[in-house]
Amino acid sequence: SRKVTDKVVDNRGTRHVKTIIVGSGFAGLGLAIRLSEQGRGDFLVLERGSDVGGTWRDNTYPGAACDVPSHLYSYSFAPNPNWSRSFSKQGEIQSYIRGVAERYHVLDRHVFDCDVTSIRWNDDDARWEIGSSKGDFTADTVVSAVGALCEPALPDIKGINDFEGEIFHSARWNHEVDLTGKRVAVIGTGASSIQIVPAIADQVAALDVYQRTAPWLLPRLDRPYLLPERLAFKHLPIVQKLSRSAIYAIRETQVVGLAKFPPLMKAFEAISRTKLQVEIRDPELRKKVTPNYRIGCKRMLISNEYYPALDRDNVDVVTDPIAEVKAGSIVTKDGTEREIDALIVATGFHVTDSPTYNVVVGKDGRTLAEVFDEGGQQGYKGSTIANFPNMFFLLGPNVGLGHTSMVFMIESQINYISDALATVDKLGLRTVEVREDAQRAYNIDLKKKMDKTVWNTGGCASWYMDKHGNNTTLWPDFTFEFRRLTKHFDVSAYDTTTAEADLK
Ligand code: N01
Repeated sequence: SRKVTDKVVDNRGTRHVKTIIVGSGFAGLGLAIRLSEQGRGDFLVLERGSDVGGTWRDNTYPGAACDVPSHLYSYSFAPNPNWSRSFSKQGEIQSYIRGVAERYHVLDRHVFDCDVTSIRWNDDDARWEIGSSKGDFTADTVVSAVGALCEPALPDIKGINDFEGEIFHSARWNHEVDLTGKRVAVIGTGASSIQIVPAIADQVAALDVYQRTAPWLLPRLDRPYLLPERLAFKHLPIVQKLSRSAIYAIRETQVVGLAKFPPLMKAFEAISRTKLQVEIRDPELRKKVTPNYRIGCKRMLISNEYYPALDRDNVDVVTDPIAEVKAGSIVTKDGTEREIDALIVATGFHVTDSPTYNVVVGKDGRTLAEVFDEGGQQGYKGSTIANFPNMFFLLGPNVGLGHTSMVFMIESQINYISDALATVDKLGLRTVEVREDAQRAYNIDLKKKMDKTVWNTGGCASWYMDKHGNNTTLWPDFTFEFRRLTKHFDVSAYDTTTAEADLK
């Protein structure tokens, strides 16, 4: 009878595949390549954009670059000897991702410009029903790879919708707007803003930077690679491998301060304070931009150009809270009105309240948003969530990092998920769903570790926290510990049903 249903569904134009991956950034693309390499070719990647690359496709603002060195911030299976500098710019990273997608022949498994509007579990048929702007699909398994930093958050400021000048979010840069000679305001002082501000400061007539919380800054040890280095990377793969391992090891030592013993972070504060002294001449400005919480609590930023840009005569840092945006100006609570022609909103993303959570409807009819709302944003090994059978998450809860390459975490999860899919096949499973008790125990342990970290004890508010006050975003341990945990799919933590049971 299943076959007849299939046919009916097929006649309505629904396409069935074994696995659907939603999103084709580093995560979704990496899994697509793994599945294809393993001969699990019956999958599709649904991608709302017109190309692969995710955040590196979307964030094209001036100055956009990675703050993890490229030899580590790339796939381990696709090293790139041609990186032009230690911290690559957006365009180079995007070309790399695109090149890898071409080289591994997975582009023909992609449906681009495909906005996924619903992902609903059908318990009778034990499959997911997916609605999209490119038609309907069904799949035995869905993997969400939408990323945590994909939905721009706009600030809820009085009058902002009435602004008549040019206005756009950092992740949706409007390249048609020429900012030359304009009076510009940037709201926000996070990782995006500190790259945008120096990139546009000498082009605009005047720049007001609206700072709610001062970030901590460390030096950016960036430089172009010399020809002999590039030749070595190209002709001696071991050199690139060693470079990758060295970057990994150095960055991993930060975990000791961030997650294990936060007072150690004072050493970074000393470096950052020295930087403030050296790079900002104006003592008033220095005071304004000196943070008042433990370094690391919010993401540590790296830049050699941000402070000097703030110190320019045409740049002002405004710390008085914004009261209102008017047609051609911003008014702060102290009553000052500053006229502007363009407004850049660098206010970050919906992370723990992503609108994508409303799209997924689980076994008991609740959406992912509702499940997270009640119990907090919790999962198991960042990869599965109770009530969502046959669904996997790349970069799910508590997989984020602030100090090293997310690609390392992604590859750990790809190991776990591809092993899960192999296990499902091997054991002939119809459904796998993480057990509530396994998920609970995992999160109790996670919370114990998290309580000690600088993110919880450092005295700041950050987007790492969900609305229950829990840090459900970051991984609170060494990344090699996560690699160990995700090496194999632990089917004993799951409730399973088999195809035979279904036939009875
Ligand atoms: O966003 P953010 P982002 N009124 O959320 C302020 C990655 N990334 O796009 O701190 C006034 O960090 C907010 O103030 P506060 C990286 O993981 C990586 O910059 O909340 N201000 C903050 O200053 C990063 O962490 C790279 O008080 C408001 C800013 O806006 C993540 O993306 C580059 C406000 C938002 O900062 C996000 O970075 C870029 C309001 N209503 C991004 N609402 C690299 O690899 C928010 N703010 C280099």
